[in-house]
Amino acid sequence: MTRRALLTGITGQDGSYLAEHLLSEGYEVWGLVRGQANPRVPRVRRLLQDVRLVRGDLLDQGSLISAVEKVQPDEVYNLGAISFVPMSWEQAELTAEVTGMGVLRMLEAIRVCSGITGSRGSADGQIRFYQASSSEMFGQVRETPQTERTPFHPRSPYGVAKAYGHFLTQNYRESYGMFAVSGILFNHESPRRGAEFVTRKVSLGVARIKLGMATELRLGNLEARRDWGYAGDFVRAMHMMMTAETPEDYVIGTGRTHSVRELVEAAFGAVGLDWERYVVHDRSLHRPAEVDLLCADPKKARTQLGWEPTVSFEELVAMMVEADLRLLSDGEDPDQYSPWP
Ligand code: NDP
Ligand code: GDR
Repeated sequence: MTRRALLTGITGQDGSYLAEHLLSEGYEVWGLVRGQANPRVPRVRRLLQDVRLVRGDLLDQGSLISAVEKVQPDEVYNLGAISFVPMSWEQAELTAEVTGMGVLRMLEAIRVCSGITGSRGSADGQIRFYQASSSEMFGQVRETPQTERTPFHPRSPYGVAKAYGHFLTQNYRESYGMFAVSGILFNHESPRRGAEFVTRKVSLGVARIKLGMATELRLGNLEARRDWGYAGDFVRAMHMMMTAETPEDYVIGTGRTHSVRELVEAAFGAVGLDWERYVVHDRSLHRPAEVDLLCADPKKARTQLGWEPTVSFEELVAMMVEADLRLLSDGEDPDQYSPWP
């Protein structure tokens, strides 16, 4: 029997990679799209021709119930979120509603459609649920590297909303016996990364400077350290968690950390330029509260799931810069109308 997956966040970076991976595994893939005329849908249709679309919004409980009823999925991957950390201070309530309460609404849609109540738990064969948890929940870290047992100290409304979704997913697993898992994923990037995130901002900035289309790149905190991996590797981990024998949460990251300064050095170095001539430090781009250091300990995923990343930091940076050189040379600019500095 063909397995059926429903993905929220299909128009985002991870949605596209996960859909491709599941299609290659023989799944029937459905993507939830919001809005009357979502401008990102044409791109999804171009990139993912075999994905079917269903309308719905994480803000609207009824629409999620309708989507689950229509698709009758075996697996639901909840990737939809307000995912840009600075936006979560500007629109904290919206972030709580989409990134936090959206998890509750999706879990409830699954519970209602599966007929699960407090006294009657989930039987085998019912809908499995994946929640896109984040290393931002660790925030001001209590220990390094971070594991599944490291306590949370989120530093943004985004991190707080993700922590709510994370605990709720555990709670539905424990209360109703649902197969509900959280992947605590560290930063993962690709040529499809949104232009507002630092890796893509840098790869686009470097490509523009190399092609003579810009003379500087303005950045905020250069000392922050992140564990950056490749999105294509990370979506495989999501699927592995969902097809494991038992529902458990996993930390997914490379176990290596680099500063934004090292990222910039690598990206300019990939095209033979000296970053110090072009990068302008802009204090206005610093965050109200910063997450200084993130570094994963992915031992559990390695030993229990057999998951390993395949793309190194240097390969990832080179891949993104090369892709943006090609894109800009072809006359395309994904950042043209970005509202973010
Ligand atoms: P993106 O920002 O690229 O995509 C976010 C998606 O959420 C978009 O498809 C967007 O759709 C959708 N969305 C926004 N609001 C709603 C809503 N009200 N209802 C339904 N869908 C909505 O994120 P990524 O692909 O990078 O990340 C996927 C998930 O993983 C997110 O939850 C993110 O927080 C989490 N995560 C990401 C990490 C990373 O490094 N990439 C690391 C850890 C966690 P639309 O086109 O309609 O705006
Ligand atoms: P992050 O990613 O907040 O870790 O969240 P982002 O790329 O936005 O920032 C990483 C670090 O870079 C510093 N930085 C800048 N960031 C941006 N965006 N723009 C700049 O100009 C800039 N200068 C320095 C930031 O201060 C920060 O320390 C991502 C998202 O995908 C979340 O959804 C996800 O949960 C986490 O990764 C894990």
